[in-house]
Amino acid sequence: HPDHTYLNLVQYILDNGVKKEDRTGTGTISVFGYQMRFNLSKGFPLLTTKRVPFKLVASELLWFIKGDTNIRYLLQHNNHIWDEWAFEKWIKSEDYTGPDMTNFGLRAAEDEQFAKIYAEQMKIFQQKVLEDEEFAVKFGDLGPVYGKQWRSWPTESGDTIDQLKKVIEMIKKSPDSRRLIVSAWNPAEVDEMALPPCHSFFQFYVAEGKLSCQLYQRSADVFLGVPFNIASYALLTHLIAHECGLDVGEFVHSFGDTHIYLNHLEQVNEQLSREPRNLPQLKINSEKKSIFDIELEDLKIEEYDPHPSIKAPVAV
Ligand code: DHF
Ligand code: TMP
Repeated sequence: HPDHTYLNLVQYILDNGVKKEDRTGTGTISVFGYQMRFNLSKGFPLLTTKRVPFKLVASELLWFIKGDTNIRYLLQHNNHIWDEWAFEKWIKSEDYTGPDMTNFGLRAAEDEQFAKIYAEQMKIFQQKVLEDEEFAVKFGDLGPVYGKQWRSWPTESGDTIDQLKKVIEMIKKSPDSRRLIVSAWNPAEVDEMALPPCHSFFQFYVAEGKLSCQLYQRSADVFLGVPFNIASYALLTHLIAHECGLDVGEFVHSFGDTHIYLNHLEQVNEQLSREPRNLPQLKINSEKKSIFDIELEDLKIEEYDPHPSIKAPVAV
């Protein structure tokens, strides 16, 4: 069961992890290197020991697939998972003249008064991105993140490479290829990104009519990020299999720095105490074949009956 696979990772970090400081100043327990495997034919790996909002997973993935890097699309779909990283660019810009927002993530957690001021500024920012196109172009963009690298990786000659389109064509034409790779890690551009890609590199594999996918994730927030990442790559694998007329095989999830933030310990212990439930099923509108035509309404999760969601602060 995917929940067991995931909770085994959580327990493994609690048992073997070392204390490690991190960029955000939050502190973590961390291990280096880990691998999980999910058999996608057994059901869709949306965790049941807490509610994982599938709509947010799906709208983020469709945003990558569109090649978009601006949070405006996400906000239009009530998806706020990338707000903090665009907001950070905004408050560091010359144009921002509001109250001091330095270290807003850590300070909002410690200081109620500040949390209110931050919430107000964040609201203003979201409103502006939604309503003011010029502002959105300037400050809603996260830089050349996933969507840009997947769909238009820039080359020296000034052309771009559509890695996603190419890999799908290759899966159709030469499924035995060992070069079915998409990389979001572009060393020439990482410094321009609001956050260098965490899910950095993935490879497909076709055998016995089944499509498998392996992801290398360089850095993993096990409580908040990983449940999304599992569901996102499972969904991507389903979508590509759907387009290529293949069944789904496995999703193999390989990790670099795999950590639990110190302010997520209560939450992971709550989750460890819960019993996994039956897995949901993914339904894709069968009238749409191409991954590039799929919209949010074409994706449905059925029979999802999870335990309640567990809130946690995200480290910025
Ligand atoms: N930074 C860190 N420190 N951890 C992350 O997981 C992370 N993920 C990013 C960007 N930066 C990050 C993009 N993905 C949430 C989930 C995924 C995600 C960002 C945030 C999150 O907060 N999930 C909440 C619910 C969110 C909501 O309902 O709006 C959760 O409980 O799953
Ligand atoms: P880092 O760039 O210092 O590694 O910080 C990125 C943090 O975000 C780290 O805790 C990993 C987490 N993360 C995920 O776990 N999954 C994701 O999809 C993203 C974007 C980030």
